[in-house]
Amino acid sequence: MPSQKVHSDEIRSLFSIAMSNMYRAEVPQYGALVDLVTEINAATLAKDPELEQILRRNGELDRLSVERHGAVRLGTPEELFNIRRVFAVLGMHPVGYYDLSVAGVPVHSTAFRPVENEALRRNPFRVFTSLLRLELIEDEALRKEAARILSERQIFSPRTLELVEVFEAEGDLDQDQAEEFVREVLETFRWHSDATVTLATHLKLHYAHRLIADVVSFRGPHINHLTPRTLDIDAVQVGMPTWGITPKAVIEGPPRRNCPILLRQTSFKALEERIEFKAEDGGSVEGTHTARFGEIEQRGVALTPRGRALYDELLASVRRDVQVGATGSRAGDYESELAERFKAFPDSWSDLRDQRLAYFRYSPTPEGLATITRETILPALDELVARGYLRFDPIIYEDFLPVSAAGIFQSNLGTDEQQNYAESSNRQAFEEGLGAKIANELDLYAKVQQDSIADALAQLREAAGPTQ
Ligand code: OOG
Ligand code: NI
Repeated sequence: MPSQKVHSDEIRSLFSIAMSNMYRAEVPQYGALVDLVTEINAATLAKDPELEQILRRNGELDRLSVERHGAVRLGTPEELFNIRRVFAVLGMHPVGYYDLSVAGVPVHSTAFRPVENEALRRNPFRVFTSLLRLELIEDEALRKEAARILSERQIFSPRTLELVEVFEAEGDLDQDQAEEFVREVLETFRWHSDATVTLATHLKLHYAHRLIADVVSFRGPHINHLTPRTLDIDAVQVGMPTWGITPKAVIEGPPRRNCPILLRQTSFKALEERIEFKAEDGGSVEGTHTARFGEIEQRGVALTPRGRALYDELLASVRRDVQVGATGSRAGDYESELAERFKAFPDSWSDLRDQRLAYFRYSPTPEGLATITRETILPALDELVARGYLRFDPIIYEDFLPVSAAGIFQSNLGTDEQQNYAESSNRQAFEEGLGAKIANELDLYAKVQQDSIADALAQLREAAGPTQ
């Protein structure tokens, strides 16, 4: 009897659990961070029974401390092309283009993530995936050498690609194939403490940019962090040092608010690890490399283009006036300025909605369904909300923020190394490598909102009965 077909959402869950187990074993400090997050989540829920009720109703309680995302860095367009095919098996598709060269990091990125509501609800795991931009290496000889080294590696096993072909031909995998696929793909993201290059080559790459060395010196794109969800990011940030974990200087993203917006993130600093480099005489020589860390995230409502413009403007004004040093100098000033200036960002759900700053999911209220009549259904959306026929709930932001991502990258490159790359963003080249178009995240939120309105109105209309 052929074994059962497995849904992509299910394969993604198997994959995220396997990644989590591997990473906890590889990076014990990450396990400590997860324990701290679990403790703080429990304390937050104990203080806030209403929050517990909401999470329970949404079926989120059991999955609270499962990872929400991870990140990898690729070397070539071919690797990007194949990773898109691999992630498609896991129900993850490219959403959002992030150009980080403007922030001095020589990569551009997308997030592979579930797109449909139901898929996100089942398992929201995503992978922030960056592609190195070798064209940004100025030294031509070094650029060619890096390209040659990368052209010699194959990051996916032949079996992984065979199973991708089975999926592409048949639309799914059976249980045995799914389990084998997850085992095979895991190998691509595993850490290798032996480099593929000599220490001298590694150092040349490292001095061009630390990130270039992280990609080029190794045989594959090791997972560089995983990120669980926290219910109180400020408490985890404060708690890290007492657990022997060194956090980055500041939390990225918006300040703490009544109505959370977008995404707040922080991480612990990447650890220095021993690496065996190739020696000229065929033996090996020891060195170190700093790449792997742990991160946490707390998400809020998705913003409309208008809300996002206000967010970008306020954040930029703070960053212009208060520069936090690599060692954390002025972190306090940064936090107080951020809180101060974001007072200009409305902080109630109704203001956010009235001013069209955020996206919401609309649904009919039980009272609305019970009392609606043909006369009352005519008013516009705002009127239906004002009269209590419709309710609205925030649509959670499922994507990333380029300024925050650059901050996470930088704190984990060990220094506040800032290079300015003149080259402009190049979404087209990224999509050519990818072999597909990247979905625009704003379109997705707008559609969720629009569909919810259409659905809510249809329900009200139905409840109102036939027209006279
Ligand atoms: C990715 C950093 C960005 C985030 O959550 O914004 C990121 C990396 O370091 O490779 O993961
Ligand atoms: Ni991250």
